[in-house]
Order: sequence, then C-alpha cells, then structure tokens
Amino acid sequence: VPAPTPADRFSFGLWTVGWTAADPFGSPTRPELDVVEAVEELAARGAWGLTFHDDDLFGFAPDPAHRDRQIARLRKACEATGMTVPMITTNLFSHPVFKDGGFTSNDRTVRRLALRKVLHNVELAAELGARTFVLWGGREGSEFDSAKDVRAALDRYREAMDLLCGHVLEQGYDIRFAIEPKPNEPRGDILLPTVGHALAFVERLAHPELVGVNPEVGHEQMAGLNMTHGVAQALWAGKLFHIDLNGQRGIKYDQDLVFGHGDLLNAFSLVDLLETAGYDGPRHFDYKPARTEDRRGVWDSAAANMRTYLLLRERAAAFRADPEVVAALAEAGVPALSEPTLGAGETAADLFADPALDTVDPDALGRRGYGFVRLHQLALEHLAGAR
Ligand code: 3MF
Ligand code: MG
Ligand code: MG
Ligand code: MG
Repeated sequence: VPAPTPADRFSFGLWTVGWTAADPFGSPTRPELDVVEAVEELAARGAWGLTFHDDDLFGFAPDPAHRDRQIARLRKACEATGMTVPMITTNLFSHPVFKDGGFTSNDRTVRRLALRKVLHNVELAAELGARTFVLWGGREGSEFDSAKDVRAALDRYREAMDLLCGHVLEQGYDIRFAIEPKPNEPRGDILLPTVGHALAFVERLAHPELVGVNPEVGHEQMAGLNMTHGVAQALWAGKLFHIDLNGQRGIKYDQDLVFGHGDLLNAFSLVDLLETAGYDGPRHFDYKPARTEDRRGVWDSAAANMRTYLLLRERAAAFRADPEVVAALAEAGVPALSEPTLGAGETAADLFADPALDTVDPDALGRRGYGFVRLHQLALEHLAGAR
C-alpha cells in the first residue's frame, strides 16, 4: 500500500485529533492540541487538509486580537507545510445558548445569533479559500414531540439556508454548503436525520444548486442504514459535496471510530463507490482517537484512517480487475441493470402490446439464481487479501 500523499485529498477536523477525550462520564485524558502542531503532524503523515469549527480555532466569542492571531498562525503553518483548508464549519452546539438549537431554536434571538455566527464564519471561509461550508445541526431537534413544531422548525431552517445562500451569491464567494445529517445525539431526535431527509429538504430551498450533503459513515449506520446506498443516492442527485469517513458498529451511540474499524465490508463498498463514481472532493475523516490513547495513539490513529482508505482502494481495484469477479458480476446481472427498461420511444401502449411478454414464463424467471452470494464472497476474499 502506497503512503498517503496530498494528491489523495485526505483531510481531518481539528476537533478530531484535537479531541481531549472528555465524555459524558469522564474528564479529559489528553491535553489540548495546538493548531500548529495539528497541521504539522498531519502534513508529516501525508494529509492534505485541515478543517475546523470557529470554536475549535479561537473559541466562542473570542477577543478580536486572539482570533486574528490564531488565524494567522494557521495560515503560516499551512504555508510552511503545503496543507490546505478545504472546508470550514460552525459550532452551533456546544454553548448553552444553543441548547434548543441554532437556526431552529424556539427563541428568535438565539436564531438570529446563530445565523450571525455562521455568517461570520462564512466570511472566514471565503478569506481562507475554503470551498465547502458544512452545517451539522446537532442541536436542531427535540426530546419531546410537544416541544417542537417540526414544520415551523423546517421553515426556519429553510429561512437560514436561503439567507446564507443569498449572501454567498451577493458576495460572489466560491462556496457551497453541505448539510450533515445525524439521527440523534446530542438531541433525542435531530431534524434532517438521514441523507434522504436532507436531500428532500435541499430541493425546497431558494438556491438548491448551492446546497448538498455531507454524509457521515457512523451517522447513517446509527440509523441502521447503509452508508454506501446513502452516498450513492447523494451522488445520483449530484449532491455529494463532502463526506465524513469514520467507523461505527451498529445502532448505538456515535462511536466515531477509525475508518474501517466498524463495518469493514460497508467501508470497502464505500471506497469502491467513491473511487469508481468520479467523486473528486475531500476524503475527510471525522473520527475520535479513542479515550484510551495518548498523544502517540492520536497520531497512530490519524495515520490508520488514511492507510485503511488506501488499503481498501487497492483491494477494490483488485476486485474490479479480477476476471472471475467480472464474470460473477455479469452472471449476477449487475451491469445489465444499466440498460433502460424501455426501448427508445416506447410507451405504456407498446408494453401492453408486447407479444414477447405474453410468452414469458414467470415461474421459469422465478427459478433464476442470481449468484449474489458467490459474488459477495469474492468481494470478501479480495478484502481479506485472499486473492
Ligand atoms: C457530530 C459530527 C460533527 C460534525 C461537525 C462538522 C463535531 O457527530 O459529526 O462533528 O461533523 O460539526 O460540521
Ligand atoms: Mg460521528
Ligand atoms: Mg460525529
Ligand atoms: Mg461529522
């Protein structure tokens, strides 16, 4: 497996390697990580980009001198290492003011404050040349059905998105927004809980062309969904603007494991999809180095994400190139699904009148074996390095 290089477009959130590992039951196990060290250590391991929330870099409501200093230090570290800032996001979830949400808080003043906080960070994104702005609405939601008018909340969500898109268009910024779905945690139920919900929401905005999705492996899997299917639908809709890669084992709390350390077969099919569908955006890791790890464990885990991706990329390419796999795919009818069901210009009347369909034996068709299991075993054997 080759070593990671910037051409692979691997990026990391500052909040990932910088996580001090405080959880709801325990205090931090690691010291704070400085942004310059984050840039240098990631660059040394072949990463391409660093992403961050406003609060990660300079805190909530920072004094302007501190904010400027932190931005300057980040810029300088990027210049020295060749690292980039491909994406920026805003924290609308940590401060108590956002406990009932940002864009959809029941309190109008909170909503206005949230929107202005995001606008400030959109300005920073433009300044730093970040082309994607991710919005994760972790506090947009409720625990109690009686406490949130969901239709009104979606109106307010849309109002916020329309203002942000209008601002970007007015200013002529080269920035697109990506909504990150998550079903729950920290709220009991979060609005826009899955990729599908988010895609449907985007179509009702004033500028749908400026808004896509940022699916996270673990978030789809927390809902019991298939990440690869969700990403495929996002690609199909032209909406895969960004992606959060990590690992999750089943329907439980958000584990944010290293990519591949959860459902490995789904990680394999995801890499296969990204690499064959022409996705050319960032491969962004949103994981948490386990609470048991020290500083060395943090950098080992960062490297593990990239290595796993490259390993899966290699295995997926070998799977595609194997003649036995090509034959098994054909037997399974996978390429045949790309043929349109109707001939050119065919109508419902033509289908009613098709004599070939009158003579088809549905029972014989029903006896067909598709060979999916053999095909999947071939995938597993490539993944396991057995072929
Ligand atoms: C939470 C997340 C978030 C988002 C981040 C980017 C803190 O489960 O995944 O990470 O990815 O806010 O917008
Ligand atoms: Mg997660
Ligand atoms: Mg997460
Ligand atoms: Mg995420």
